Amino acid sequence: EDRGLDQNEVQNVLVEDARTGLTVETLKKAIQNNLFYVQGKYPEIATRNDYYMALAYAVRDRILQRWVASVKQYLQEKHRIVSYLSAEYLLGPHLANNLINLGIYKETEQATKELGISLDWLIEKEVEPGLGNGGLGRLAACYMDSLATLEVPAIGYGIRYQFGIFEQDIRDGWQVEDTDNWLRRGNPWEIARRELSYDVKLGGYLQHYTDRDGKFRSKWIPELTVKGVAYDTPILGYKVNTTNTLRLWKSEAPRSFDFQSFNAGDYNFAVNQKIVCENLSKVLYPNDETLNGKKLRLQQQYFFVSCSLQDMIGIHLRQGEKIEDFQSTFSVQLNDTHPAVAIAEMMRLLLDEHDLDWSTAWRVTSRTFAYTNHTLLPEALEKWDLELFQSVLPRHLEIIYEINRRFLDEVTVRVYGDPEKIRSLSLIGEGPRKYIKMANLACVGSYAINGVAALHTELLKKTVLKDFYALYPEKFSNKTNGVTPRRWMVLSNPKLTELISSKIGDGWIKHLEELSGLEKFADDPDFQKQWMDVKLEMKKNLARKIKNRTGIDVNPESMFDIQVKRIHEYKRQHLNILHVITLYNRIKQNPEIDIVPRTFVFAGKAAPGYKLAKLMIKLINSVGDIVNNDPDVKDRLKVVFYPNYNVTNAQKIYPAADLSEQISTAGKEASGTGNMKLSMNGALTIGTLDGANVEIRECVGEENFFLFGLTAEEVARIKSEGYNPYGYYQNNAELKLAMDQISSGYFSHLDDTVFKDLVKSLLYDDQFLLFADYQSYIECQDKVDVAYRDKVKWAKMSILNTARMGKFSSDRSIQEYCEDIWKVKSVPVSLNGN
Ligand code: GP0
Repeated sequence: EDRGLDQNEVQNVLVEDARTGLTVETLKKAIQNNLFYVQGKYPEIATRNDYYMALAYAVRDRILQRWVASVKQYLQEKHRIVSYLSAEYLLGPHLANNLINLGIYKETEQATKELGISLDWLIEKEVEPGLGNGGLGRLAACYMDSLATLEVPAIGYGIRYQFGIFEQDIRDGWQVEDTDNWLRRGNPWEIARRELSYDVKLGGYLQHYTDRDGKFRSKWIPELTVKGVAYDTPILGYKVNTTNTLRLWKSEAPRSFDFQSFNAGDYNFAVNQKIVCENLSKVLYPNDETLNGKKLRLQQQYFFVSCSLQDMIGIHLRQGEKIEDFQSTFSVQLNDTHPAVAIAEMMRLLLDEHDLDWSTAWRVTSRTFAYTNHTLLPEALEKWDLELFQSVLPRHLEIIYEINRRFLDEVTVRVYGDPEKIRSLSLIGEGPRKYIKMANLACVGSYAINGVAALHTELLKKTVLKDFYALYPEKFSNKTNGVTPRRWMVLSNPKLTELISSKIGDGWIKHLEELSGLEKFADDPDFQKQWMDVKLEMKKNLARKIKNRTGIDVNPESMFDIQVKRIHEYKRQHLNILHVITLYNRIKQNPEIDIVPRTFVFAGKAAPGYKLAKLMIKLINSVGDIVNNDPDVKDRLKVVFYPNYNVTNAQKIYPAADLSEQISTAGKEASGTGNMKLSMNGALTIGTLDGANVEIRECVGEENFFLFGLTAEEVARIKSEGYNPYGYYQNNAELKLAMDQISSGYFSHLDDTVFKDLVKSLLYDDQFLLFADYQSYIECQDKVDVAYRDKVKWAKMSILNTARMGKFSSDRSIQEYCEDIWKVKSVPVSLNGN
């Protein structure tokens, strides 16, 4: 029934547009409107999803206003635009993030409440776009947030996978994969730009001829042409108008295709080819830091790179600029080598489609791209079998040969013809089969090369890329990773956010160094109490979730000891489990032993084809079954494997952590970013001197960090001297007992076959030096146990961890990229006058 409008409401309705207004009343109206006009429902029959959609569209309207204003602003004057090329974006749910960045979280909470629904309930309805595997994809998402927040014109380019990273379920302790059909209920955050599409050629052969001007030319006769259609998602900055674009490509069959074949009478062929085209953007490869060399993966990489470059060239030319000035419009960042084929594609477009000569084309190309390396693991360095590469990209192979010829001509002189150096620098690898080295292509074709943490960059210069470093030292720099405090503090830990802001204001959300203002409260008993109260509340929340998801009861007063990340041998979740077993054995030997109760939380996905990683998950669950149910333990230890680790779940886990496990073999983790998120949320770190741990420890102070293990140098030395894990096993009673239990079936109903492969790999190979680090790890964990008993000291260390994490905002990382690599400035966007 109509209850009439009071004067205030009349005012608001008059000045506030239903599609742009930010007050409670207009938001309420907008939601009701969308429910009716978009979802075609009235409140009594509306489902939770209807309400979610109605709210999402209300929020999107408000973002659209800023999006359009941003585009207008960018076109008013000439600005250099950052173009981020990434095969992965692990965005996480949009709704709550957009509410925070728009600054209307509270208002929306009130509006939904007045409509009789809970905002949390709607937020939880969103299926997150899991278009990435782990750290690398999540970094791209944090960087998009920071670019917009810093008001830097930027476009993110990638693939609109129809199926993102698989959903993980745990059955009988094993990982089971299910497809991630994230688009099932529609996606209110994207706008399909049907008119924005490009053709991409694949396969086929080359025809060589001499043109009228006597120029030698290659004509590419493709086997197949696919069409890439743009799907745009707005990326709004925090409390600014700047709204950048994430443009993801979906593959389709060109319209002409089925026609041609149909006319030729081959209907089945036409249908088949249509499926081949649509398959290109069907699914994200679920491998993290391993290449699997599949043809479809190369096709995906080329597909999105080609669409993106064609799009950028179009934008550049429409501004009335000359093709040879492309680099003045775009700076293109390659997120690892996944998009590195862009260097060859840029050359092809400039040579074959825009008629530039080689040297002009190369000048443009080599001033356009910059390359970020994310790993030193040899198994992750992309190499493409040459014949496979040729079968997909014959023209690009020809171009790569020519880049290589010119490059090697130039460097042969500089390396005094040293054949070993030339072999290492060459873009082509020789072996039983020839292959293309994508990292080398990226290094030769880029004007800047960076690692993602100080140690990582140093190791890059000394190992994998040392010959390139010798050639081009000026290209190299370090850009330590960062994470966005908007999602990883404000959104996921509102209580902590409120507490922090009550002391130091809310400037820290954009200027994270301001967290240092908390230092002066680190010894304040009242503040310590409030701080630990928030932590306890977050632990209670997580405990509830754990109970719901796994059925395990955990004690919120126990220490939450957390390791959440992809499952990988180098990340050493099994070292953590060896500690669990060790504590368990100490209890069994002396049931009255005084130890701090702990809840061990593990979460993470294993690549479906990575046998040992899957076995590690099984081991965690098997140990959990025994430990969690042994009456001698008296609930002092609990082991939880939280299924389906993703952004949504991570947001619930980080705020509840007391201890953050960052225990990779030194020299293996490029940076780590979970380490930053946990420490920002007040967790103390137990870790090796690896990746960004080194810098985190420097910032928080060594007295606030639990360090153990070999250094990267020591790891290298031990390996070169011949490492013998079996010796460590024989000489360490606790380690030996734990290993013997695993292999004899103590944790697997006396089945001594289940963990055979894992045990064998540890006893006789142990590439990642678990046994060499075991004793040091256990002793360090004993120190953690002692430290946790001193509540006052722990609270202080926790506060200092957060207070000293200012450096690890992705805003700082992005600022460094902008200044040192991209040479771009911020362009504030105003709503008035647009
Ligand atoms: C690195 F090479 N990373 C790769 C890869 O294929 N996938 C991936 O996620 C990660 C690193 O392992 C990292 O150390 C790093 O911080 C992240 O890339 C972003 O630079 C995990 O946190």
